[in-house]
Amino acid sequence: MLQIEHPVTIVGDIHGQLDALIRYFDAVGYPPKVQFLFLGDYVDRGAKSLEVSLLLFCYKIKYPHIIHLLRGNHECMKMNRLYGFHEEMMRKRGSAMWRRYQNVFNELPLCARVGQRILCMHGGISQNCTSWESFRALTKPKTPKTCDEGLPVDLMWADPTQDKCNAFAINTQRSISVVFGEQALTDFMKKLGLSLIVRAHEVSQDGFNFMFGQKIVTVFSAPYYCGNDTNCGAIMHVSPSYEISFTVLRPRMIPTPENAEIVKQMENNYQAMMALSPDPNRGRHLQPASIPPPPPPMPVEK
Ligand SMILES: [Mn+2]
Repeated sequence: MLQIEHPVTIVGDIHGQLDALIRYFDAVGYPPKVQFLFLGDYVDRGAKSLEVSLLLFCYKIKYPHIIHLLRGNHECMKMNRLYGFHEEMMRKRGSAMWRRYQNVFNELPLCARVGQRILCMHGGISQNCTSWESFRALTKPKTPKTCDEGLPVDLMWADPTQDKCNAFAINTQRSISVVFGEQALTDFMKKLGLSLIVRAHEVSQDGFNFMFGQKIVTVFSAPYYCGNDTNCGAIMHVSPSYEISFTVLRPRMIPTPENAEIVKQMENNYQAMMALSPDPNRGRHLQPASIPPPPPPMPVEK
């Protein structure tokens, strides 16, 4: 677990979309002007996984205290063997380099605490976590088997659910890890003294999505996901005083007779967002999760 101090800008799934990554940098500033926390899923799905990961690794080397890179479920060999990165690397660099990449992915941390009140990860929370001690005891999973076990698998894979599941249940949609309901989340946050969980991992129409009375937010940064979703992408800013705001990217697509319907859907979706905000590409300054100041220290018993 990383400890990061705010202000920080949090980025969700990029999935090989180099153009979207550059558009975010153009909108909010390039490192080292802005501190960034990336929540993983740099590779797969999009066409430029190599370029996205290389750029981020270069920034990490150049500004190690400004760029923070967490591990997503696609930074595991069994995923990026199947969902695009392996095939892209075979074309661009060969299988030896694809294998070397896995060694780097194995070193990425699994979660980050921002200040004292916000916890960030790619997937979600876990039954295997009972205190901060569980996070301190975390070790990096470096084999396909250990990626699928214990706290790491849930941090990379779990999803919140609106279903009648107050606690944890098997994640049948993904066939791995768990889903968690509001009660499980509330208990978890209370135990750790948290005000907000920030995670990525699920596509969201607006690029971000609050659930459970704004206790958890999904940030998804790949607009027009997989070339068939009409979603916007978003990144989230945490100010020095814990104010939350978003910069939203609209999906971009050149209309042709074949994709006219999807372009129309995207436009409608974007217009609906515009109704809420005059300038989504410059950042929507919502304050939905104004976080109370930390509680005063416990009185010491004499
Ligand atoms: Mn994911």
